[in-house]
Amino acid sequence: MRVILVNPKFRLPIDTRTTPHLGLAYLGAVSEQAGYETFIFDADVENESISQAIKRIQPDIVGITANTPQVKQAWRAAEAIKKVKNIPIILGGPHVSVLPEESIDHKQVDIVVRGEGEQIWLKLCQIIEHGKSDNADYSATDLLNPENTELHDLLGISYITTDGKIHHNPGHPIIADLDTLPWPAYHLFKMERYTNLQPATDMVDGAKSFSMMTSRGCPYRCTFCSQSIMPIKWRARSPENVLAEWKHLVEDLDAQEIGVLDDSANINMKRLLKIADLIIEHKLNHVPWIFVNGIRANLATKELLTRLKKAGLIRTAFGVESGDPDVLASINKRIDHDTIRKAFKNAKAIGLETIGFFIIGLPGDTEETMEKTIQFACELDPKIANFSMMTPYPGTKVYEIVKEQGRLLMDDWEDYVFFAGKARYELGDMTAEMIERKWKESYRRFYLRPHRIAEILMRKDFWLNWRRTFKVAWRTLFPRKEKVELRKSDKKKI
Ligand code: B12
Ligand code: SF4
Repeated sequence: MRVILVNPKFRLPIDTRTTPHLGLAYLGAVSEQAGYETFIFDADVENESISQAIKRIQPDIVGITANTPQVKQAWRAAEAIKKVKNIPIILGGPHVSVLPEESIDHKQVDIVVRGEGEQIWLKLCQIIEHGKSDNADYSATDLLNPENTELHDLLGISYITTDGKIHHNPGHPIIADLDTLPWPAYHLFKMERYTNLQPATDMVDGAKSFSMMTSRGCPYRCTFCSQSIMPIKWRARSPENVLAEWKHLVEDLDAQEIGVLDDSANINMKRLLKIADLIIEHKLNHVPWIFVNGIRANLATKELLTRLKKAGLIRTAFGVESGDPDVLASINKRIDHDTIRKAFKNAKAIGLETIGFFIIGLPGDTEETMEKTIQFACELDPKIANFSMMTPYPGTKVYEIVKEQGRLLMDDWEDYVFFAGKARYELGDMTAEMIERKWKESYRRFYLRPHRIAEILMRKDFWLNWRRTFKVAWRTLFPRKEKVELRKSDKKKI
């Protein structure tokens, strides 16, 4: 049986790097392990359209991933596929997990998978394989037959049967033991066409860069964060299992840098210390690696950071979010400014590069609190400061607050991006004009300080990649206005 997994094209208003989709890499790996002939179509890097790929590959099942800004492209891709053949089309990913009813309402979408996908996807493949063994022409219509009891019993899916009945089956249990998962199937991707996620080395776009997840989920519930896809329970791979993949990346795939994508890698500090020890013991610490998404500042002790640095860690991010104590308390981050100060101090003292994530325009923000966020960013002075404009994603607490008390300024999922230069909502006295002004000010005031300019000019990677750096800086401050045109051209390319 042939399966194809699709990452639909979506262009952000600023250039970001392209990287293989880890979720699809896992789904690809389990599909291969089950013996299916597996293909990945990543519209970000393909030369052909999805229709051409479907005609060429003739898959028996299609899986499409969708985060919020991507979901319309996912629907468009599904529509294009259905014009070629009535193959079962399954959507999964963060957006559709929160709003499954919206996607199954699109007749080109057959089933939505909610949450962690590997086990549910495999069961769906088996159902279709079974159907095909009885009927070679088995189609989406057969799959959605109300008498199909196999679907009825499958947890974690939403769908509409051909009699028009809507089904939201109960949730699927989480994968209890992450060590049972195979490693992401990078060989299914056109690896040479990607840049990298968050460069750790000076080679930047030339480097062989890989992502990795050593744990899934996050026990915290920050009000702005969509963890709808992953369950509240934090689950971690064993240090030995992480080491085995690390070894594979370094020794078999020749990784020159590794980006660890965990939401909260340091929930269990002992585990992380053990991972660091194993990396050192197996002499893999010459390959630089970074925590792309931030570790918890309250659990970043000097001992831990020192050992991680010895294991090759060169940069870590911390989610700081706000410089105002009341706003920080209100977002349920469960952290205070002194703890954050200490984490940055510890990281810098041992020579780690730091990234700080800040949010402009959180509920409760005023001109004064946003000012405090900018000042706190300048005080912490990370190597990279990332200021996002608060974007309320469905499923988050902030989304509910805005829906109930605020004025949402967008009605198109494609606008749910952080860096478009446009405020996404207003709340009380917090106006769009204020958010946009303070957001621009944040970048200007952080990066245009004399010591930062001098530091940037002295960096090797800046000169190696100056064209790209200028482009990103320019696009951050002056996002593309011709987004409509972009969407039109994207439509053609589906
Ligand atoms: C790395 C990352 C990125 C990277 C790379 C993305 C990529 N190519 O994978 C970059 C930096 C480019 C990025 C950008 C953005 N990101 Co991002 N990103 C992440 C991050 C940290 C990890 C993604 C990951 O690898 N997860 C691990 C894998 C295993 O999980 P997964 O991909 O979700 O897939 C699993 C399930 O969702 C499901 N599944 C997914 N697809 C499918 C398809 C089928 C058919 C099935 C059956 C199942 C299924 O099964 C998979 C395996 O279990 C997540 C946070 C997180 N913890 O997931 C945020 C996250 C996905 N990003 C998010 C956001 C908001 C964005 C941006 C919109 C931000 C922006 N700049 O404005 C952009 C959008 C980019 C785009 N072009 O679409 C949100 C999405 C929220 C939402 N409602 O959509 C998340 C959840 C962060 C958060 N907590 O808020 N991101
Ligand atoms: S922002 Fe970080 S700590 Fe907060 S819920 Fe999201 S992943 Fe967890």
